[in-house]
Amino acid sequence: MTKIDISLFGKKFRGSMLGVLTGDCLGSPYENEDLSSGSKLVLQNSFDKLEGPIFKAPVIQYTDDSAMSKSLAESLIEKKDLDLVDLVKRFVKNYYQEPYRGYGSGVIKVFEKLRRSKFSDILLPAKEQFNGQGSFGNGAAMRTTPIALFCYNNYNNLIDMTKKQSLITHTHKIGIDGAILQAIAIQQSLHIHPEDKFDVINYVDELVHKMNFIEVDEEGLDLEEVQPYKNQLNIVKTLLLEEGDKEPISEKVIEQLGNDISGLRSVPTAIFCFLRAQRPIEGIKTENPFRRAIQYAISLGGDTDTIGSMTGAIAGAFYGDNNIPPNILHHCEASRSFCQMADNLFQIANEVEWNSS
Ligand code: AR6
Ligand code: MG
Repeated sequence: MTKIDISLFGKKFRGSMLGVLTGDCLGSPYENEDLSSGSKLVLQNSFDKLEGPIFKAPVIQYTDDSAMSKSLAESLIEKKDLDLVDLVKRFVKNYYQEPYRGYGSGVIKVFEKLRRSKFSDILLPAKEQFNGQGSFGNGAAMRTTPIALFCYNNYNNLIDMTKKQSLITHTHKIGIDGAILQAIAIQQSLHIHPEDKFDVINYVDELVHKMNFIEVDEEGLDLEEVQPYKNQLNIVKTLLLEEGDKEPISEKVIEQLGNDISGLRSVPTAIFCFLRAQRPIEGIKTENPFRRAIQYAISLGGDTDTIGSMTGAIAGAFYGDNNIPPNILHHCEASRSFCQMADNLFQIANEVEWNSS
């Protein structure tokens, strides 16, 4: 195993934050489209054009995935810690300033209640969602990258802070555990040297092992599986193994792993896209495995911006920013500020002294 030096970690931080942004921006035009083979060609041509020589066009706007990741990063950078009151106020303020960014309908209700109650109990509105069940959407997972970076050297804090940031909007165990799985995947990617031999099955086994300790006390949740994420990760593994050199069949991936707005049927999908894109994929013509990962994620249709964004965060943490085509970044809104946030997060992550470790 090659040691990862400090400058490579810095590049990995940038890769992950820019992965959030590019996956979101490039995926957003295709949200909920049924991507037939014809539209996959459109996707290929569009990516080729964006990666090619610079042309004049309005920037592609980011959506709630990047907006909420940005709030989380800015709060961590300013407070040098997870400050839930500060974070919740930023989420609400940014939502009211830019309500057009495609927020989930449930989450908007949480923001309205928070504002109306003048933030009297910041955790109550989320608990009241969906008749007290809480949201199982992928919203807590999609925004969790800054926490994964901030805690890149501290696993216990990573779990604890991810859970806390989730509870502001998502209290259903599926919503929280989806965020935890996404954060763990980012952390694992950060700690692998991109030039070492990479065993994708080992990567999944490690995730399964960790989720085994996270998915406890699930009784009474009315879930089909006792450990649903662990179950989905085993499907990821089967899909990676059984295929051998065959092409992944999109319909099968969508049916078994999902492409929707729930955490359970999107976070494992993002992990699969990152891992499967280590090898070429038919119909995705690029030598660049970062681009292959997000293009493949978006080609599955459904919640394209969020699955693209979560795939980008994991893949970017693995490859660093070297593999993110600069001309693609040129077309994405706020790419410079995402790069700067990554650098600031890197600085504070290395300054912080954890009490518990
Ligand atoms: N019971 C029934 N439906 C639910 C439940 C539940 N317990 N939980 C969630 N839903 P939300 P998010 C459905 O609003 O997770 C955006 O496009 C319900 O239809 O908490 O932040 C983002 O980019 C609800 O409106 O939002 C994400 O891709 C929906 O899930 C995506 O939406 C989303 O839950 C999720 O965002
Ligand atoms: Mg979305």
